[in-house]
Amino acid sequence: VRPTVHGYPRQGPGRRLKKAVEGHWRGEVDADALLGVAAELRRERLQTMAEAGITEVPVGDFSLYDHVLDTTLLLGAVPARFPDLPGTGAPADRLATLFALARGTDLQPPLEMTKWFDTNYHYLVPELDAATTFTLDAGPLLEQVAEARALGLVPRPVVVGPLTYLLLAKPADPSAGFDPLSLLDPLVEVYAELLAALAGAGAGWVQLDEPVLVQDQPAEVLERLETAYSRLAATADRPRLLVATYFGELGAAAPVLARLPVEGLAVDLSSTAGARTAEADLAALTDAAGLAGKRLLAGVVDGRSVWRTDLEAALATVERLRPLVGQLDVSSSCSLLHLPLDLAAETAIDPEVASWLAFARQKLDEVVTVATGASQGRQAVAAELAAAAAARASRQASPLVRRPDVRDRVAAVTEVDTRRDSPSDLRLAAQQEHLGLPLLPTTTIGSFPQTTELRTARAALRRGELDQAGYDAAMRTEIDRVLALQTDLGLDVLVHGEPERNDMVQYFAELLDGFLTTEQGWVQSYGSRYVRPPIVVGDVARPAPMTVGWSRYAREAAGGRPVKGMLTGPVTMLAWSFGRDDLGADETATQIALALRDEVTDLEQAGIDIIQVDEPALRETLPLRAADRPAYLEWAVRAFQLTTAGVADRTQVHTHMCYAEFGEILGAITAMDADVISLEAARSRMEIVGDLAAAHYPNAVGPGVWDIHSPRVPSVEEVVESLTLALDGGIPAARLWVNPDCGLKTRRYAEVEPSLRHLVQAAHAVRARLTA
Ligand code: THG
Ligand code: ZN
Repeated sequence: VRPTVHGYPRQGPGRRLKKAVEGHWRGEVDADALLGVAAELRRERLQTMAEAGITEVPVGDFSLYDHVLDTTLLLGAVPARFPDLPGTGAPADRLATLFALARGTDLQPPLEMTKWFDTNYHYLVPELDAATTFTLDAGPLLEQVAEARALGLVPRPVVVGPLTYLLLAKPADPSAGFDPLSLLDPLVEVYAELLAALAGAGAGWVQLDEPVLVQDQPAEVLERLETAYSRLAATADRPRLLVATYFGELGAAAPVLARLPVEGLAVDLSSTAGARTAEADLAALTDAAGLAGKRLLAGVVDGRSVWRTDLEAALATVERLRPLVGQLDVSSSCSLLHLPLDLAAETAIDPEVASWLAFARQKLDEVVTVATGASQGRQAVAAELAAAAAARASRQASPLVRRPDVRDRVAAVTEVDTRRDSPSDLRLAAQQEHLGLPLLPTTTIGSFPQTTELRTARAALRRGELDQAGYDAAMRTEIDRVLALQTDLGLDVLVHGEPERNDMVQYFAELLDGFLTTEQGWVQSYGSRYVRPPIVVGDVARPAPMTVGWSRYAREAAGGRPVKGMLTGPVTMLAWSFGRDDLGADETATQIALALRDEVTDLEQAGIDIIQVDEPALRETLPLRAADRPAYLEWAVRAFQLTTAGVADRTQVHTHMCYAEFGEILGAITAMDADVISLEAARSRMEIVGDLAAAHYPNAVGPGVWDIHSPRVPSVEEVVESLTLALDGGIPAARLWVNPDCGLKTRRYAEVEPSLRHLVQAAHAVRARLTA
């Protein structure tokens, strides 16, 4: 029984990779230097794995930007809309080509970016059409195989599998009726060439990742899988093949997977995949064709959880499986990419709490312990098992984890707490009377640009060079400035601009009990961008008001115009954090909702008449399997309702969601019953309007009329046209709001000022037309 993992974080200590890549983009690090850093980081991570006791190591999982983009280059599938890139011959040209696809050129926007299954990692979407041809370009991967061998390690190349690659792709022209899967045959030929090349380089095993098998797939797709792998299996002189799935249970795909003519399988047996269903998968795998002659990588160490593994349980699973398979090895459930690098980098976490956690580096040790325990007996790892058990016991008994006051409050929640007093039309009338807003009210989503001065003040506070009073004064000055700007622009509903917040989830996590934040717990979000997800350690409660002071200040400084209070909703707080493994997501969401409900009530008491609770992540956390979606949407909607339903009719509740594709969840959006919702819409030319009208969406809507993801300033005419589309599309004028697509944190004032001016002018023009 040997230990391995599917992949390891790329960033390096101190996010060295980010710094090198961004330095390269700024022209400060040349191609050779960047490639040198990358090679060094690759060597360091291989050495880290080797030191932990892992000798069969993944290669090809490292990436300068994104592994799906790397696969696109490996397969020679650069879209035709980039005709003038330097190609991939010389290393510097290859880099230029890679970054042109990732970041766009003067002539072409970049490849689209979207979420990698239900993680918070984003990949670059392959763009294919009927004319796409694949050409193998395996140089860099073969080099990495050689790098690992030179260190005396056994490389196992890890490559996105052909089926997953095509199912993650999109047609270059969505109107052409082209199905990427129609390219499977020619694509598989290139994979066959790749296998031969890897065998030539000395790879004994190749791992092909097919995580699409944990999503619902029609029978035809599963048939295509069998055909494709039969062809690959027939390749002469190939490495042994290992097909890996992760991020969930296999369900109907299990018997198909068991039948594939490959030598090995890797499956997710972590609790995130659902303990009971993992059992069912195993039964199906062992029954169907028998794993007797095959290798199984048992993914018993959860690669997406920051919690220390229950080593006894993992070992028990491995021991039970061992007699059923030809060769059993122990692995993480998925790549460790989705975890922070190393718990040892944290200096401020209480040692007891730290003993409950395992980041990527610590997960390596866990995998090794389970494998050693299975092959040499428990006594060989007695100390590790005892330490893990002690940590579990300390966690279970900790008063930080379980708070009776929070549990009692959750238990006492009733239906009434999730309903506003009156139906939305009566509320709207009460709000209208109270607020006296004009037709087509104008507003923004909440954040204004984070200027260098703000970042400098925050850094100075952190370093102790600025005291809290000085910092607060700087924030108040900024709020004054942002309010004056909005007043000058003529916006109807103002915001304070959120200068005091860096990352909104981090901000609230720092102020709530039950959340732990890290100093160095960076996780790659996309390309060179990282987030530090907080960790829900225990029951969540609000020790004191969080935003009320800033909102009250802004209200008093706003000269009588309404100012929105701004909060991040419970579903998003949880989705962008690491959740608990000892409490259901629904219950954690309820606890967060109750804490936020108190904040909402306090804001109302402080005279804030409009309160926005953002849920940008509600859509993106939708479960991978359709069967799991209704239950998720039910608790997610209920958590939002619980957060917001405690206010009087005349208090107006807003919400905001980013990322299009709301169609599937319109029922849930309606059930949230926010008085006003702002949505991303500018990119899709107001497409959402038709869906909302068709669903008879009853409340007010602000479909974004300015795409803030681009530096372009929209003209007055463009905004008028968008508003006209919304009105013609069936949104009644009395329920239409005028706002940008999203917050303005990442834009510059040079774009914000003229854009908002145009937005207000357009609202005035349409307003005049409607009242004439
Ligand atoms: N906050 C959190 N999670 C998120 C988002 C968020 N997940 C999804 C989405 N938004 C991801 N988008 C981004 C956008 C920008 C950055 C990261 C993720 C980013 N990060 C800075 C960097 O890498 O330089 C670091 C930010 C920091 O200092 O905190 O720019 O909004 N939690
Ligand atoms: Zn948004």
